[in-house]
Amino acid sequence: MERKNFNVNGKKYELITDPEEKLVHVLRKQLGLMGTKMACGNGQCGACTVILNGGLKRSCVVKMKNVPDGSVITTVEGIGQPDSLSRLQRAFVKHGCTQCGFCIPGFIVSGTKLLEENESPSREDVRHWFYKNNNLCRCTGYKPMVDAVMDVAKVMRGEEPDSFLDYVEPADGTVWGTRRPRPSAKDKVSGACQYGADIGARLPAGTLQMALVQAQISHGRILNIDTSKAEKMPGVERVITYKDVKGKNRIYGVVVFPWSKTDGFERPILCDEKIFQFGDAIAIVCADTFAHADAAAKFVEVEYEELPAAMNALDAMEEDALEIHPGIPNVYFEQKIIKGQDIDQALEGSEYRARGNFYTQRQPHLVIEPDVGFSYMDGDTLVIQSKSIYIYTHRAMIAAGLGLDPTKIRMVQNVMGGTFGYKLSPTLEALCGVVTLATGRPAYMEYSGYQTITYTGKRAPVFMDMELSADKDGMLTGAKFDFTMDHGPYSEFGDLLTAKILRNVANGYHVPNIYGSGRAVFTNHAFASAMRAYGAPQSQFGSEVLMDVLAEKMGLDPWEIRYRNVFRPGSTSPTGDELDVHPLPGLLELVKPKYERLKAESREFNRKPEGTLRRGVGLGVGVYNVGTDMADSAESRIELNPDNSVTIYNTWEDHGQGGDMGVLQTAHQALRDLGIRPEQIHTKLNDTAFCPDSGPAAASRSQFVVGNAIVNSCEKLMDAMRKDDGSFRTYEEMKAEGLETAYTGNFTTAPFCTMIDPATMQYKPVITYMYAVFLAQVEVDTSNGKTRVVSMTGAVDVGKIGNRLLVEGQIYGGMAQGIGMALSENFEDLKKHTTMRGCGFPTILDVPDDYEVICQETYRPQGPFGAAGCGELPTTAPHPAIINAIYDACGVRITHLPATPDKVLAALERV
Ligand code: MCN
Ligand code: FES
Ligand code: FES
Repeated sequence: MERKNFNVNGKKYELITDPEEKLVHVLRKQLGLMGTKMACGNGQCGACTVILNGGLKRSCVVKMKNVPDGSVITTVEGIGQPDSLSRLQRAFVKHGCTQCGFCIPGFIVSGTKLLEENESPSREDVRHWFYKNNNLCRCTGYKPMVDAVMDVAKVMRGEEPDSFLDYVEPADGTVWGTRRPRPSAKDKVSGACQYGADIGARLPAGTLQMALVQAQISHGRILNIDTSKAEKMPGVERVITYKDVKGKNRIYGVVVFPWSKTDGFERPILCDEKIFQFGDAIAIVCADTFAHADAAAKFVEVEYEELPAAMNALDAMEEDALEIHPGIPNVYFEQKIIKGQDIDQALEGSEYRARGNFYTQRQPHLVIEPDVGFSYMDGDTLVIQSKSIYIYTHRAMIAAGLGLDPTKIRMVQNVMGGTFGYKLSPTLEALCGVVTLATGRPAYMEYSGYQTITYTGKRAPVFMDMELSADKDGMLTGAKFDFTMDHGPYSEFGDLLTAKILRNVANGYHVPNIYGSGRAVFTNHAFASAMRAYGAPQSQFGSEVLMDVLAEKMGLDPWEIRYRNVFRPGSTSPTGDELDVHPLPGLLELVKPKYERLKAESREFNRKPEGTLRRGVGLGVGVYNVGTDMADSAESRIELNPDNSVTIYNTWEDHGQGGDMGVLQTAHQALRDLGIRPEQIHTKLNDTAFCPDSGPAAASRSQFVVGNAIVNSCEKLMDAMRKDDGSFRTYEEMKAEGLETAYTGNFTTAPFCTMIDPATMQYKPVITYMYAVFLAQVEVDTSNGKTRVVSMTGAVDVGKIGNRLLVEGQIYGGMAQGIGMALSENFEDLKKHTTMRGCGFPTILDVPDDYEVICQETYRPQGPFGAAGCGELPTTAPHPAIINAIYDACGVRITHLPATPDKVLAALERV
């Protein structure tokens, strides 16, 4: 140990520290400065950035022995507090930089230093600064951060008044449709927001710290687990194995369609007989500190017989492939979609046909916040707090495995740093639960950056053959396709995903004849989970690329073929349902001027004979459902408080998309007649102990489905409060008259939808859809195959907009994930794809500064105040727009993602 003196945020501290300890841990654990975030742990993401003796440092890689005595340190808390924010923090709030907010302290510290050094940065200076200092963000697409820094610089130079940095409320008090920052924004920019690890660090003495013993192979039979050595290690209190699990020891994987060949109980909480994938949990070491638990975990000896591993779906379908779950075929779910007449006749009778073979990769979610959770007993109830985005259903998914009645489990969602869908599957919830049930003690678990990448769900890779056909007028006549989806070893929602992929091919276009078949296959690679636009990026990749191939065959412009075929009144979707609105022609018209301009610019650019750079432009049409299939329901409760404020209770889980703001804007609009101010609307969210079940924050459903339930509850309350003269009773008057002051509202899509026809998949799955047209301009370096996105635009229709900051932020962030999917992201190689950078995380320089969102607002008749959904739209089809732009630039069509430089170069060599 060393004794040193530091000045942290202007305060003097004498600290005794372990020279090998990282600065981030000393700040967080010894000084309680939780604003500095621990994320990747290897210096790649910048979430832990602090100013140390005048320079920016990533505190997760700085050991205390390298922090000199007398050091001066500034963390985000030293820059500004929620009630005294710095200029940059205010600008971050105003520009909506705080989605999940987990990266934000790092950006604030980094941006503050930049502005200290340079009062007049250019946008490129700002972009290069954040790049140089490794500030990564997965939610925002970076543009709002650059806008915020530029605004502060203007104020610093006296070009704008100080008030320029704050949101100005409209005089009439409107919230709906404005750019009002979300309620959690001030806490997020100042480091005051408490995430799972921040609460976890303050759990009571005696809390068990958990470390996992994980499989180092991908497939095997367990012969023996010997915990004796580990049990004797310092600080170890218990080593838990499957023998300690009191229930079925399986997580229920929710079988949506009963014709699936699995019952959904494949995934062990702790492996008992077999290992199904790399990283599977075999044992949990519980100790007084994480260091002790982690050290002891290495002494748990697992004896196994290694089995041949099927690392992709094609291998798992080979005749001699082992059944991964003995007794269940590896191809565990098969489904067809059939619309219209005989597909072969339709194709053969068509003037033009285009075929292709496509592959979309195992895309990693790449959240900045590591997976984290904890559990404890409250009386006879097991409480689990985690990053769950489906709290009621997760309770049901783990209850039988733990041997508990679901009502004896209380699930709470912690504030979280992004999930992008991976948390539709439980991760460590059941592991925490097992430890608390076995010991009666609170238990805490935090995955490392490595574990978060290697042991959480991924977007399911898909191999797809596809053919599209069109008549002589360029009108689509048919779509035929067949795909195989690699779902890893666990079935969770894999049947639903198969259906989503089937119904999203050529979605957005009226295709009279469709025949598609698909299958979900167990493999030994990472289990698949939900990921933003679940299913659509796989389908719309192939069909959007083939639209361009068809256009070329016909001599039509790619814009024109899309314009002719997109949904119009009378069109039907791939599942044969009619659409409530038809926004796509309008969206195409909105992007047309920029499309033409970028095309002309690219042609001009390419005219230069010298150099190896070539530019091109591409389009992608994206469509996605709003809501889960067939019967999507939600409840929400409202209570009138004695001070005449209200409290809303529901489970609109907040990944970072803005559940808090969604609730506020919807309730405020619904309660407008009451004249209530936003500060009078309180929320108690995402706790099964007192919130009704509003379903998951998935399927871009919350604004639409939960929003409608909120409106319904508000209407019920207002009906009860309304007097004959149209004015409203106060709380006191309600009580005096014996009137109820709390109401539960509900909404279900069931009356508007129809059940699936298992033979043809012709049905009405949802009420409404959201629509986008993506426009990309790229620059390909033909000497090395490197692609740079120069311009990216998303023209979107999400119905009436509840909050512009939220919607623009969603689209910016999602399009950046599309850039990653197109060019760099992958989780395939278990050795290489294990860090954020190794997985191809897009940096600020990978996202162009010409980055635009154009909104068209088509009123949705069934939506709350005309809104549809938004969250998943931006990842539907930005990647085919980029791939189409690569073709336009240099004549190579990449059909297997991601389009890494080696693939582009190899394709160029073949041209
Ligand atoms: N919204 C709006 N006006 C509309 C439509 C939506 O203001 N017309 C707002 C909503 O109030 C909400 C946001 O936009 O704050 C997204 O709304 P919605 O589409 O209803 O989606 P959910 O709230 O159900 O959020 C889930 C969705 C999904 S499925 C994934 S995955 C996802 C996403 O949103 N993961 C995210 N966005 C994410 N954003 C961040 N930062 N992090 C994630 O993990
Ligand atoms: Fe330190 Fe990522 S750079 S946590
Ligand atoms: Fe940057 Fe979520 S706001 S990672």
